[in-house]
Amino acid sequence: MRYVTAGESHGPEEIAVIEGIPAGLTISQEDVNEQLARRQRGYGRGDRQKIETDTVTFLTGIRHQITLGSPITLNVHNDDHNNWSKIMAPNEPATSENTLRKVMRPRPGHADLVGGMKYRHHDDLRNVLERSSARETTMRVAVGAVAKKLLAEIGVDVHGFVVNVGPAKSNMNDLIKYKNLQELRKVTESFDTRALNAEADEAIKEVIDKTKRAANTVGGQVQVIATGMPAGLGSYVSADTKLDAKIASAIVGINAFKGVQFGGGFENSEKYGDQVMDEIFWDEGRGFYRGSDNLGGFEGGMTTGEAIIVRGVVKPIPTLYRPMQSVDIDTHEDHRASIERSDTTAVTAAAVIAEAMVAIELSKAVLDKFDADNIERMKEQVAIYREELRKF
Ligand code: EPS
Repeated sequence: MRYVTAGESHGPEEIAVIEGIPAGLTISQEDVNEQLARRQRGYGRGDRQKIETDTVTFLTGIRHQITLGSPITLNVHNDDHNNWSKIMAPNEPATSENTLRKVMRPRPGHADLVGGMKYRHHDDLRNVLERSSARETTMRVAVGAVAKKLLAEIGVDVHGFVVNVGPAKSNMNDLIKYKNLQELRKVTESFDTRALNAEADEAIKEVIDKTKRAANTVGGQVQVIATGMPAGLGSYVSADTKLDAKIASAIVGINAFKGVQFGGGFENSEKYGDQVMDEIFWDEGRGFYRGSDNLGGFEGGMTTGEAIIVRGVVKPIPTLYRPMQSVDIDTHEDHRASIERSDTTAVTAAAVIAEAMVAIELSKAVLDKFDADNIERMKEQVAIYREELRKF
């Protein structure tokens, strides 16, 4: 399975093409729209989300809500394009009227300056920011929705939520209260902040309100948990076969993500070996299992069969309403950076995006190991493999 996205933030359309989804997977527009709506919802987002109602259209690869095995094209229209139709016109030459709103003063922390230097966009850094904008994550969530449907067929569930926004943190001890991800999902999705508990929800809202009043931005951390993956996906044999490494790359590949950890992660570096390793047990029904999950579901780059626990670090959004020192790329004079419309924080959306990215990487691993032509045959093979593991 592989995919590519295309689209500029204020251009006409966002597109994704996915190749390698087996034939026979049932999927509806509602399945995708539900995930797109989750990404749009969240405390701290700016006015752009009031303009957009992200809805998907299936253009290829699906007939009567069932995948055909051929490339799937997903399309989401940018409603805000109506306000940018001249400036972002793909089919008209540049004129003095349709090149207004140029960006000449790069924002520190955004792709503006380096992207402009690299692609020689010396006359307008909008040519960079339109694609580097996190608007593109809409399509990753759409692809993730397809991946989540595929994973659900083999009993794999994936869910993302917010650990902290700035200094306001979820009480992570509460995680043990929930038997499965369905229960956890109900709780975290009931909060506008996707926090784990009501106290954290309140505290995070306060941090966001205060940050907004100060015309500043704030980052945080999100956590994704995936349950039901069989042991032995990914491999220890070569660096590029390790599944945890692929997930790490997918997480850091999300706009504004600057770090990733599995299980106890960075805290494990402050502990001793016998506090960190997950002890091995066996019983007739389950086969092998672990007494803890400090390694976040991975050993030797392979799934252990325990829950996969991934955390991502999101930096504050670089677009500031009280902008920082920058330099005009035309005159080379000192100037404050450009002000563009933006969010106070996108950590609440980032949890949904990280969830989608984990689902995509897990789907790729499943389809690498099992049949990718037809969903029923894939399920049969997964069942045979699970039985083999149980008897090991
Ligand atoms: C973004 C800037 C803002 C965000 C955008 C990401 O766009 P705009 O300038 O149009 O308000 O709203 O996020 C989205 C559009 C979205 O759907 O998530 C940026 O610079 O990364």
